[in-house]
Amino acid sequence: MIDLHTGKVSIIIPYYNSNEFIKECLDSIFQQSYPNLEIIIINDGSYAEHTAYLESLLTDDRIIYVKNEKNRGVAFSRNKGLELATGEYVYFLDSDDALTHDAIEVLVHHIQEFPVISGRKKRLVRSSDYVPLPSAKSADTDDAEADNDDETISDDEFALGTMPESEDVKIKYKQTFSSRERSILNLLMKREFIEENQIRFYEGTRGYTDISGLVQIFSAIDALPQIKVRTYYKRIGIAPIMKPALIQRPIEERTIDFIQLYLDLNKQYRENEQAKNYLDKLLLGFYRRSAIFIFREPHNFDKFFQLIAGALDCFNWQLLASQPRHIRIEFGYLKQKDRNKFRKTMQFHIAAREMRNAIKRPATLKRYVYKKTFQFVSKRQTDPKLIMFESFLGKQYSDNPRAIYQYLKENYPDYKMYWSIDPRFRSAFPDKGVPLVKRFSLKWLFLMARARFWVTNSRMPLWLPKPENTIYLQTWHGTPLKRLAQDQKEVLMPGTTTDKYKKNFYKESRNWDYLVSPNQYSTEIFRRAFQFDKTIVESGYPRNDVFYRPDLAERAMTFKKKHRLPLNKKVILYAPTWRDNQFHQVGKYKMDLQLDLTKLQQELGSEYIIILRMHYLVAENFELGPYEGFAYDFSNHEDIQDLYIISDLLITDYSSVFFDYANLKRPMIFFTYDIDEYKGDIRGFYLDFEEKAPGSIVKTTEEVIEAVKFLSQGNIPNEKLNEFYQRFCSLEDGHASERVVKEVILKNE
Ligand code: C2G
Repeated sequence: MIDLHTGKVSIIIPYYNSNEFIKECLDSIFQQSYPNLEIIIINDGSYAEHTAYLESLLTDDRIIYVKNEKNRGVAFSRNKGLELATGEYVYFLDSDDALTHDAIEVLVHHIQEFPVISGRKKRLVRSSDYVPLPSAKSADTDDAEADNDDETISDDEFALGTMPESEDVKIKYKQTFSSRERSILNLLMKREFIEENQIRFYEGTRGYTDISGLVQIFSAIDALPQIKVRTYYKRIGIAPIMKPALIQRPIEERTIDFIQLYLDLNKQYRENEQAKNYLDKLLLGFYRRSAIFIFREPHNFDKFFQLIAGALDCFNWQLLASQPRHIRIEFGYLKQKDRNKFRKTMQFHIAAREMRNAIKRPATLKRYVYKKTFQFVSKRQTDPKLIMFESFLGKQYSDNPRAIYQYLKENYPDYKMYWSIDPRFRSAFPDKGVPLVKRFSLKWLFLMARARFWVTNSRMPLWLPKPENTIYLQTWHGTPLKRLAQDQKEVLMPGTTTDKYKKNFYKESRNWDYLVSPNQYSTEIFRRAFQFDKTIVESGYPRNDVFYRPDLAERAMTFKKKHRLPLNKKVILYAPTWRDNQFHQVGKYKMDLQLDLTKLQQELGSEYIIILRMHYLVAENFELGPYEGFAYDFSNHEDIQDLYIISDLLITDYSSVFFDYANLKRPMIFFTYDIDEYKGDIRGFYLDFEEKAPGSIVKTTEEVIEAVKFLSQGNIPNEKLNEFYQRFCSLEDGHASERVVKEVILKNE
């Protein structure tokens, strides 16, 4: 066996609101085979809950813990870590990443005379990619995700958990400035080297600060040794709560950051040709990736033309020789500061790219033509009286949009209002009286492009450019229990990735002008999860106005008669939510009916009937023939609100239906057969559900039956229901639609 160096290693971890992964991160350090560590954690002004959680984990006496008074950014925190470090070596780790268990040992062993050494990284795309406690070797078997730069080294075999012998480990010498390395992570550095070269990070920007550290390191070494052993797990796209990936910051902000850093470093490295070329190549890469997105927004043009053209004053023009023609031309106009010619070239570039993408497939071409026509029509005058409604992607005539529609129809009949429908769901809409228009038809295009208002409760297609004068009222569709959008730890839905989902959500919510919120609790969550900073109308839910009408009992009776439901039985409504990870195909989710209807009928059939109502994303047809007269499937019924009204008791799980049902102050049972999995990996909750749920929580049909019988005997938890009502329903008074209409529609006519 080899001799190990034993010098102390200072691991520096900046922490900002990332309680999702910090435990994995810290455990991976506590379990390091190399004991001589100093663990410096800089809490960069995290929110209380994130701070409290972090602090509960600080059990190891090798930890030095510091708090920034407010959020100062990762560069500031890393610099602070460097000031505090006393180890012979320094190593940066991000709080959502983790180390292989012998990472530090392997790096220290191989650093020898080098000032810096790196290992290989593995990307974690899903949480399940992380295997706690593997040796560096075991992680080496899956190279598909490895960084490209790491790829070129051939594999050798090491036994699990043993220290690789030094002669077995291949060391590759990576070029410094000509490498594609952009990250300071996974570099073990001698502290003497850091101090001699006064290496610190640039604190003037939020993004790209790694580059400032790297340029200094690269200037001081000839080559970067990298051992072929995997030492670092880098999480990609599983952005922790409150810290959506940097990439989600608007392109405008990122560009400003990048150019600022570029200019600053250029000043410092004026004399260092290699460093200057490295920076120029980064600028070229940034431009090629981002220019289209910056300049396709007309309002960005002047500002960013000036910014980028200004930055090019110190650019090395020889680097352009190998660039495509259009880049050379664009850079030429930027250099000459010829705004008009640049604008024309850029417009051509953007149009050519769109066209190129469009003609790839007939479907994309069709969409391209549609989109261009839409843009053309939307330039015509907006119709101030035209309102477009849509509920659940055109599948229903329901929810908040319906309540707003009905209020307007009764009180402001001069509006021209249409419902956008998915033709496959035509039967869920009334035969007459409600103007319908097929989603994506030509008529729909003309109406949507000229409408003053769009009112919907779910998302609109992202490729449809919202017209400049259209006001988009997003009503959303429930008080959240399950984590939403940017707050989701990991998105398990088919056909997307966490990163893609979050980016798309971010883009979508940029289009919203108003967002309706049912209560203060939701407002706080929506602001953060949707990253929404425009107007939130905290009005209560328009859809719940119906509960406050005086004719509730009459309505229930009419409905029961119309649908031939027995009038002498009480009604149980079973309305569960959907499961992100159980699906037949994209958009069509599975639902195993875990309720045993046979047992329910035997035990409760003489007194009750049950109505099954599946979530609109669930695509199941239940065979209810054997339960005729007892179980009824109302999954395709237009609006769940009718079903609340006729029911005496609700059985649900994690669906937002219970926040609405609480308005009726009728009893509820929570049939949560998969609660551990659901509140863990599938979604996660905002509330302590087991503590706050306003009814009993059960896991089997037998327990459901018992709970129903218990309620039948008059054991209703009124106090809990009232408390719940106060917190979530206190704004509801039958006038939410009115409030929304006044705040959004009437004010913006
Ligand atoms: N819904 C329904 N039938 C069900 C479940 C839900 O009609 N069996 C309707 C209700 O109006 C409910 C809405 O769909 O409020 C949203 O359903 P959830 O089960 O809460 O799930 P989801 O669509 O994921 O929305 O902020 C709320 C969340 O986004 C939840």
